[in-house]
Amino acid sequence: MAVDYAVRDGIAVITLDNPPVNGLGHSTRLGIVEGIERARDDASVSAVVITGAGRAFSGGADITEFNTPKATQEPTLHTVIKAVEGSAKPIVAAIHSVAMGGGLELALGAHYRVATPGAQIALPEVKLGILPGAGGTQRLPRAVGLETALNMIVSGTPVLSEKLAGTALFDRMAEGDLLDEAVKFAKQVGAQDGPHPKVRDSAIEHPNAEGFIQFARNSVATIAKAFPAPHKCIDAIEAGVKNGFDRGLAFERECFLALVQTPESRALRHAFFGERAAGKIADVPSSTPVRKIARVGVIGAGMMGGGIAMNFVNAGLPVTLLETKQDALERGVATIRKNFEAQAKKGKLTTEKVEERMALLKPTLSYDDLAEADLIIEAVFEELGVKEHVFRKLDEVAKPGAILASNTSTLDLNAIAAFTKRPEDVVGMHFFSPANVMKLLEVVRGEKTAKDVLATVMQVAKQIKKTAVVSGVCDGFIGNRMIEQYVRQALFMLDEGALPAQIDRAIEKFGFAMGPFRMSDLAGNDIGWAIRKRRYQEQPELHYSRIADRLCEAGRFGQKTGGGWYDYQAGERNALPSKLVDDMIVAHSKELGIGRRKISDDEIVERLVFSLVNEGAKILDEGIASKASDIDMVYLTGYGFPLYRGGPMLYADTVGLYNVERAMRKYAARPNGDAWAPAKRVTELAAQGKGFNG
Ligand code: T1G
Repeated sequence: MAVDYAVRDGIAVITLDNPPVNGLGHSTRLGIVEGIERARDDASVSAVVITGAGRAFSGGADITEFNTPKATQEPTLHTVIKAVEGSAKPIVAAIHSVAMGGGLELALGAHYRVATPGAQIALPEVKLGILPGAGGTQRLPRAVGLETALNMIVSGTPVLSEKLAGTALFDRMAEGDLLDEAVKFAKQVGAQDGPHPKVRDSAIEHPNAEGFIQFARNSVATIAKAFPAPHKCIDAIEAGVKNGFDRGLAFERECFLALVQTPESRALRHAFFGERAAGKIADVPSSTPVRKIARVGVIGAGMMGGGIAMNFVNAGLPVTLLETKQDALERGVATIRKNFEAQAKKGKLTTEKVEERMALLKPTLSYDDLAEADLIIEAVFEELGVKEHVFRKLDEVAKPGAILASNTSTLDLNAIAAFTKRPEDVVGMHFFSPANVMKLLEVVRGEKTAKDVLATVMQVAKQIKKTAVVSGVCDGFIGNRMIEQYVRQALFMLDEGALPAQIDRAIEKFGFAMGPFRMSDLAGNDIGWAIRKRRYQEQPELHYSRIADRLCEAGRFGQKTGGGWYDYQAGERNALPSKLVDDMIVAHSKELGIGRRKISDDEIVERLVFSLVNEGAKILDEGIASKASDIDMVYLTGYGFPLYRGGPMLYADTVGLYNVERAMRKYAARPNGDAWAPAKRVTELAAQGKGFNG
């Protein structure tokens, strides 16, 4: 039973014990109700304390039960809270560390609450695309006031318990041992005559509730455009303000049941678990010992190296930054300082913090200064010969056990590891530009990369607040390998009849932060050009439209040259459709003898997104990625895929693989159809009526 029951000095103590965060799964809910009944029937018991074992009071409903029969199996959380609130003997919730979601709602059903300072108090359901579904939208406003409650519910952001100490939410703040103080307090209230206070009986005080709620609606409209949940949160709160507790509670229930079925909620829950699952490597147990990382070395002070170094000094780790030339080194350090000062200007950093971080940076021109580093990351020019020089040098100077990481985005990590006598210490850490901003980190596992090296890098990724996804070795790893197929389709569609602005608009309407052509103009069209030139040598069979090469031959590399797929006014970044480029595209189709046709936005979205899905399925077939949710995390955190669709693989599940495969076969029968042979996994799962995510 995920609940412990004991009687201490006439007080029944019900302890939730369902690791890791006392999720209110069915057995926990059952244990609470049974504990309350035991206390009720025990004449020696005058009051009840409910508390949580381990690292939380409770992290809320057990989200692993969602959309399974257990989630609604009695006793539901509603039944539990009713039993708590209806208890004749007073119930005290003793809160520490975390009281979130259903965990806070459980506490709100108690008659009294005692908390330690520093506990995270939140109703974060909106972040899962739902809303508090066990009375939170009705009780929290009665406990902390309408404005504080509405802000907490619509944002889902935790508030520290001491910030709410002056409200009716907490009767006591425990300074010493929480359980001792809660039991002592319970004895006091247990000696008093009832009835004991119920949060539901309090009024919601506000001088102008209607006006405030309207103001809240207006401010939410902008941030919540793709998500229904924030609006529903306000609707449920408003229902309680206008129609009283019981009708508000019933309305909240309706909203909850509607939201939990939405694709947006499924996507958000998928991302929540996907983020955590990405940190787990099937054959590297969480008990794998990790190496101590106290000092970091970064080689290369360019845009990537500088951004990478910032991640580590942000986490308080000293970084030795190595360059080959003094002016490049000084430029790199100056850029890092400029970035920190820009953050300080926005109030994100104090000037002291800027100096503290800069002091952690040790610029040098000598490899010898890397001798003490525990982790060394190179971000030098993307050319195998240069990498060879760096890794041979590192093999000489780096201390035994140092982890040697390459930031390479396209080269063979196994070849790089072979430049050293310690391939087991070599791993890929592929950051995404700007490296100090983008959350995604592809951790590339070489054939010989040791398990403790992987475990260490995954832990370091958490420390520098990155979403780390493990990739095997292939050209482009996970993200870039898939985006190459996406770009191929975009270019083919230019030949066949579309123009850059139409393609960008269609996929941005689907939800991508930026379409392929705006993205390419931003990153630099010459990057893709270099990769295609390599492709034409290495894989001549991989048919490509040459229109992008034409653009580069005309020197149109994008924003950095004042023009690319789009025109840019001097100093401006907004992309203006270019007549010159559009004419170039039309002329190119003519040259190829292709009769241009109107391409619908639906076709654009299908071909762009399903090309990601098909390549992602091949990546799974080859074992380059271990799970579909890893691929989704790559796209959600590194490529601007819309969060409310959950990533390309979840989106394919939402569409249905049967339909995805049919679309692929349709495109396979057309010109340029070679890319559309469905991956084995697509065909197999479609035939079984399954999805990538089960
Ligand atoms: N249910 C099940 N498992 C959960 C969980 C939950 N609510 N919360 C966390 N876990 C797992 C997580 O998957 C991971 O598992 C481990 O706990 C540690 O999590 C009716 C319906 C609580 C602040 O949204 O914000 O209540 O990977 O790595 O950084 O209104 O987890 O180790 O196997 O994040 O210390 C509302 C979500 C639910 C809280 C702890 N509650 N959780 O953070 O550890 S909906 C939430 C968090 C609800 C009611 C509705 C955080 C945390 P594993 P972690 P952490």
